[in-house]
Amino acid sequence: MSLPFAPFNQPAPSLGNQYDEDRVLRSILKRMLPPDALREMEPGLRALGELGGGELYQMQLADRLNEPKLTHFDPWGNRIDQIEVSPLWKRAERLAAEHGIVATAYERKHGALSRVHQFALAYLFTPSTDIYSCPLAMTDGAAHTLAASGNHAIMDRALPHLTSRDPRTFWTSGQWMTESTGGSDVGQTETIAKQDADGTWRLYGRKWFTSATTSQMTLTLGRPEGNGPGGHGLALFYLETRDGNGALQNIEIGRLKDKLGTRKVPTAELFLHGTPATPVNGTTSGIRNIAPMLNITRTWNAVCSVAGMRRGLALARDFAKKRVAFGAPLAEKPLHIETLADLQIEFEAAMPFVFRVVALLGKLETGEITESEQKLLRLLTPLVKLTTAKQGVRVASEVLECFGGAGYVEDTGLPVLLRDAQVLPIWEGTTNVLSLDTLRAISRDGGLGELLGEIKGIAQSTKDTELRAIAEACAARVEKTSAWLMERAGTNAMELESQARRVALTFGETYELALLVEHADWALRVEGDARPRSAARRFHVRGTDHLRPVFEAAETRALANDA
Ligand code: MFK
Repeated sequence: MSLPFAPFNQPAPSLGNQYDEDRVLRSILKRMLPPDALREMEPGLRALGELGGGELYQMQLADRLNEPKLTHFDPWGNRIDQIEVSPLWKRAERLAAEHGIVATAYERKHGALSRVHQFALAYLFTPSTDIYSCPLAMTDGAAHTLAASGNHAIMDRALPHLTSRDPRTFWTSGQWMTESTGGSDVGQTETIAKQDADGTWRLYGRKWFTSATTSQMTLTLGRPEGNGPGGHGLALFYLETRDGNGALQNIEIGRLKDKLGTRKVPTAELFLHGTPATPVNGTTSGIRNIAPMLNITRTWNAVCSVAGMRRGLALARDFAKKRVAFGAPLAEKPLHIETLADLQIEFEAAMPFVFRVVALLGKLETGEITESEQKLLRLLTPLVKLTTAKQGVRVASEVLECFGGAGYVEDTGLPVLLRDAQVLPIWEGTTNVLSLDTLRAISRDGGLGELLGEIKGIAQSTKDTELRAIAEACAARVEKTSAWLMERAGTNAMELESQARRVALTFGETYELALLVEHADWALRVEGDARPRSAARRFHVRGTDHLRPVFEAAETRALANDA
């Protein structure tokens, strides 16, 4: 049946080159990198920007319904536990190797700044590759951890694969930590490590949530027989998932997880029935030894948070130009403009924070880091992860709303933005666990003095009067929050713990604002661009102070338990 008129069809949002169109990334790279280095990096960044906004984005939309499939048995009854990933994932694996999304950090062509280069590539790569960032993050985490482990046999075996640019030799790594006893309280790990008479260690246990189970190797935790309880009694193990014939090494894949998001990631439950494994660095202190891996995957998490925000904003902005309602494009409607600006500042504030942490990581790896910077990095890593993950979810939720009903309809490719963002505050340590890690970092290593010192330094060197006043307000907020913390440290541990999230978010967002001020002042002078300054002013007004009057513990408990 035909209609007596041609019905209106809304043009879909589209993307251009995701490097060329990203003012914020380009401006940050211009500030952080020597011009020659940036010139050398730009063709690669631009190539990924082109792929991400074009071919890969189209492939992602077309590949929407393809999910990983697990086949337990071959036609003849042999147990095979084969996982087939989506076509886009296969393509992403090849591209990741060829573009050196992991390798760039280890080739160190630009010294400490190679981390800035690598994470700029990762940032451009990730939004159109269906969370292929997950195996890459773990691969990077494993390479970083092994490189610092001093275990030359494992390093010689695994590092050339993890950092390869050749898709035929490139390996990804898993990070098998979570068991049903605890994704957060990893010290309760039940996996047992037994040693054969010939000295081979074998792992027996169940890993409850292993991401990207198609990896060729993994780092994991097990408790050598006879060791005590808790994280200290665990050891960090390296294992290869398949033998020389391609068969799983006494590993059974129970099932794939049915998750809210990251549905392209083959996350599995595994049974280890005597899987051969090698201790990486001794037979105790597993949590301490795997912590470097966590710090890398947490940094990746932050990079993926900003990349996700940027993707959502790019789509929402394009749509706002195309969508006409109540007589004008949304891009000209005052309330929609206000909404987009409020979202843009979350992204714009998060970016300098993420790249600051990335730059410090680069210095750590080349040994150029000072003791103060090392303390700062220890504190900033949980802060950047928890702060940007929350921003990522908020922005993704609002981005969907910018599309009205279309944002809620699956084949627009929009709802997945929110589902995939929702994992960011959960995996790699929830917001609460990372808030407690923040307190742990402060009490064991310090770092607050360095944080405050850096913000004061920014205030002193800022030329623009209004921006300087904002940086001074940031310093005052950090001082006030630190004093609040110190008053309770050692005397009121319960109250301190109850407020850890508010403290951590205050430090995280206030530091974000200070770094945004630093960038805005530079952008004003060097690029003549006032937009970062506007973002800083707006972010300051939005507020970064999360401390609130604390209610009496019994009153809070009555509410929490409704009892
Ligand atoms: C998009 C990219 C995202 C990446 C995707 C990857 C997908 C992979 C999916 C997953 O694997 S998710 C699972 C991730 N799991 C976690 O993040 C664990 C969350 N829980 C915690 O982080 C807990 O805080 C922790 C397990 C560390 C608590 O355990 P314990 O045993 O109570 O810790 P404890 O005793 O405080 O610390 C043990 C040692 O580790 C201490 O050192 P010492 O032995 O010298 O005293 C700590 O200082 C050290 N440590 C702990 N966290 C650290 C750290 N050191 C450096 N950095 C840290 N973050």
